[in-house]
Amino acid sequence: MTAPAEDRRRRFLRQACALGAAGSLAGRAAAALAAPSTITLPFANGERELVAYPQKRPLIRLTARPPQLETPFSVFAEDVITPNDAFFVRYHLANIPTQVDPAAYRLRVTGLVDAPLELTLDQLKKDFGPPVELVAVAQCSGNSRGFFEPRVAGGQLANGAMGNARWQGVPLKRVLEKAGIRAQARQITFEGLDRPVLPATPEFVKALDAAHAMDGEVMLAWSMNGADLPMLNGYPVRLVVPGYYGTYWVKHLADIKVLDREFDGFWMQKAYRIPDNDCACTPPGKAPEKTRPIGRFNVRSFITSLQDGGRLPAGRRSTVRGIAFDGGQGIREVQFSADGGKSWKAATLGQDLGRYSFREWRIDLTPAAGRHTLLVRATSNGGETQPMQPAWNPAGYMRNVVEAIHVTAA
Ligand SMILES: Nc1nc2c(c(=O)[nH]1)N[C@H]1C(S)=C(S)[C@@H](COP(=O)(O)O)O[C@H]1N2
Ligand SMILES: [Mo]
Repeated sequence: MTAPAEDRRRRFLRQACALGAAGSLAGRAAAALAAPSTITLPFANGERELVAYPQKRPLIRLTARPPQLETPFSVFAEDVITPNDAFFVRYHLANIPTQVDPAAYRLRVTGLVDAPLELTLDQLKKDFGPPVELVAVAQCSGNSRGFFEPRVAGGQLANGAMGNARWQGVPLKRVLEKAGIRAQARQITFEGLDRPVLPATPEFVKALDAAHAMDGEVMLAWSMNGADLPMLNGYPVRLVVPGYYGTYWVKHLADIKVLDREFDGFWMQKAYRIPDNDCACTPPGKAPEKTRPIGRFNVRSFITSLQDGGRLPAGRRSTVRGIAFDGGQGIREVQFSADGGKSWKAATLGQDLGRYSFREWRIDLTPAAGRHTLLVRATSNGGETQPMQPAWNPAGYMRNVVEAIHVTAA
């Protein structure tokens, strides 16, 4: 790494600290002196600082080096689309790009192709036909890991390591076809501009099967919600793998390689693997006998208009709202219970933004005075539904149990 790059990174990270919770130029001086604002996630050791990084409002900071930022859950009540400045951030390696010159950026396609490509950002945007758009959820495999019982190692996240955005770019298929992908192609690897600090740490490289990479949906995206990707979300180009966990959505994408074999890198063979069974689970405390790479999201739903411990007017009608999503079948139904699961009613689904998007739902409720346990349970068009009991696995991936919140009507 060059010295100027390291200077820039320091400045970037210093700026993040100086911005503090205020996130405005006027608030900068005060924020640097004032105690940082904090939030307490609902599990043991859940105290976190809220910190504003460049292009971001104050988000829940899990780690500083590299930055890992969780979206405060209240954001999901604002809009079905997650704003760019509130979108979560996840990195593995501390040496992250803090500035990318769009004129100098190149996207390389090499390996088992007839004609290797080295594309400028302009070429990517102009030479591959009309851009496509897709609304899709990105979710970290470890979203909600902090709720695992027994607790597991890894980033202790609540439910905010997910977001829903409108992505724009070109299908990866068009670029691979232009390069002349060969028939023997088995897997494609993807690597971004971030690098490990220590040479012993494996570079972050992910792989997709060739057929998946060529499905016409996997996208090279340069725009998110109508704007350039924020730096921390992968500027200038990232992979979008609809329905699949975020680990495949490689940011600052720079290298695409076509292989005639299964990729043997650390981040595919050792990390991001789940128990190779139907529930992707093991008995608590047990390691799986066999594993496979993590794949599509399971089905989930959340109440967003109320928090645990919230209040409702007794004897008056209120509307409860939330979101549901799955790995790409789309949401068929959302069932809601206001009595801890004794009885259920179908919620009304909101606008359909596509089968990879959050789907809004709402239901009217006239609660009697007292405490109520609210549950929500989604079913996909494929018939998959959320379990009433949480499944456990040692990495803390894929939590999708029916969530309960307790509210008081008075
Ligand atoms: N270059 C790069 N891309 C990456 C990662 C990374 O560490 N480096 N992490 C992945 C993981 S595990 C997740 S969950 C998503 C998070 O995307 P976001 O930071 O835009 O929310 O990025 C993925 N892409
Ligand atoms: Mo992730």
